[in-house]
Amino acid sequence: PVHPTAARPASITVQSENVAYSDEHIVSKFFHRSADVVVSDGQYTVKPTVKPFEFQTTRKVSKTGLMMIGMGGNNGTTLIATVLANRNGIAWRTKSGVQQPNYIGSVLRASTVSLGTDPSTGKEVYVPISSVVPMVHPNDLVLGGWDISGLPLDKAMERAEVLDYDLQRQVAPHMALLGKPMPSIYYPDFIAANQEDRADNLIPGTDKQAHLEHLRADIRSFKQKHDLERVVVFWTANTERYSDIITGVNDTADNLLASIKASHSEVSPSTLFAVAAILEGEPFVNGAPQNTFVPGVIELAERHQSFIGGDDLKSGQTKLKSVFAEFLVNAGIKPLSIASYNHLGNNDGRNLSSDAQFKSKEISKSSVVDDMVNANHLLYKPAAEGALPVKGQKVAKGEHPDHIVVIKYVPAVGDSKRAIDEYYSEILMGGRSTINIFNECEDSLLATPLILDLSILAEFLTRVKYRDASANNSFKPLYPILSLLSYMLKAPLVKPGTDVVNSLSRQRNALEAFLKACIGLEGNGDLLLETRIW
Ligand code: NAI
Ligand code: DG6
Repeated sequence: PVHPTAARPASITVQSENVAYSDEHIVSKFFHRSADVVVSDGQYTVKPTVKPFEFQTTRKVSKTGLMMIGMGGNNGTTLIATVLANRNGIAWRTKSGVQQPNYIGSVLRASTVSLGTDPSTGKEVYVPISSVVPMVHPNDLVLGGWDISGLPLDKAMERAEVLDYDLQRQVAPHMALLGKPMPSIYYPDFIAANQEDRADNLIPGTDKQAHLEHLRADIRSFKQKHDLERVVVFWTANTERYSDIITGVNDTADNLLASIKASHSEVSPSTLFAVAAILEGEPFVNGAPQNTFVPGVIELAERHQSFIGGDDLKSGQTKLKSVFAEFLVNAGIKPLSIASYNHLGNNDGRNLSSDAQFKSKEISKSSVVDDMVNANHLLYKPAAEGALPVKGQKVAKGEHPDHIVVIKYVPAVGDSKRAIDEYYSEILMGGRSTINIFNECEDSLLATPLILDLSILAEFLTRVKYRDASANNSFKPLYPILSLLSYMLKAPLVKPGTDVVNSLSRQRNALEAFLKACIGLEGNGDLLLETRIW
């Protein structure tokens, strides 16, 4: 039997004057309700606003390829094995019985949203998120990509030591058919020195312009070979160190392109991949924490209207933190410190045992409580007017909890990461509360469904266009930075000048509201007014 998370979705039709279906499109009307707030002399004046929009969604999903950079790593091989096991219906024996393949952990495939209420029973009706609008099924993704390690994928899966032996044994022949990853670019300065012995599958030379052209040709030929309409290019390779942002080098699109031509040392492999994807007009997602998206990349994505999303998969400890810190602050409790430790023994942990790469991860793991703290001026004093950010921060911070992040490499535990978090908070009348959380699980089994969700959403968002209905403009694509992907990302990249939302529930609500808007439904039904009135 097919696991429910791998089933093909039922179709949903909305009967409303707010939505029209043609063979090609779903066109929906959406009223964006907000409010303008003016604060003056301690008085708040609020004016509700309504702005009409229309969304146009192409109904036919694109035949989509997922090209992973780092496909021979733990995430890459776990993802490939998962898709192949689901696609081929491979069940396997564990010490507790027979296990079916599934997509548990995918918010699109394994979580549900309420569409409304069944009038005959008064009960809410839930559907998988993936069936709200037409989306690619993960089984249908065409998989490929690059790795600096040339180990064939069946052997690379073995090296990762993530999946059960009986699954590996059965899926290995299918993995072997994919051969080995395409050669990649390796600039040793960007990842830990301890990765050098893996780097045996390289595009020759040091000319970055030639490398860029090579990567673009790889994307084009993969697309052609598999007759694809869309390719999502996904960085799930080692965490790199931060690139220095240098005026004249990577601060604008033109400077960045010129720096690539000049093979400037500060252009990282991940930035080069992002540029290749942008120039090919294909979405690029960064699953690691480094600043791949230097200002020049963002400008280039805007110029080419090519989609980008990042940074860093939010799989376990940080996901929980984005829920737990919000719970505390929204409960009116004041976290004074959050101390987070974790240790792991996979190759990611090995790479992160080097200072510069750890620093990238520390930054992405640390920003996750900022907006919740900033939203509560009753508990935390805001930054003084005109205060400047301290070094390493994007904006001036007011009072905030002490927040530390420690990662240690312990080879023995392999992919099974162990994380400990202590939340130390102020409660009523000077009291204190300490809450400790310990969690343990295979890191790559949490990360894999996120990569699938991000890729599937990125493809979907390329099929949505919008227009301001009041101006009757023509439809245009969404803004290139896909902040709707935030739910799966530790340090969400957002449109410059707009606020990052880290709260997991707000991120999910935004996604749900957007998907529903595409079929003419109002987002948040939590008011459930009918249950509150006579
Ligand atoms: P891994 O170390 O097992 O795999 C990374 C792969 O990237 C390796 O096979 C390596 O050879 C390859 N690689 C390095 N530089 C490359 C380049 N320039 N081009 C092509 N391939 C290159 O790591 P894992 O566990 O798969 O994680 C991948 C990334 O995802 C890491 O950056 C990690 O920090 C990030 N991440 C992982 C999460 C998880 O839960 N597993 C969650 C959040 C982020
Ligand atoms: C150690 O923290 C390794 C990292 O790559 C993490 O496992 C990964 O970023 C997931 O982090 P988190 O905080 O979401 O569990």
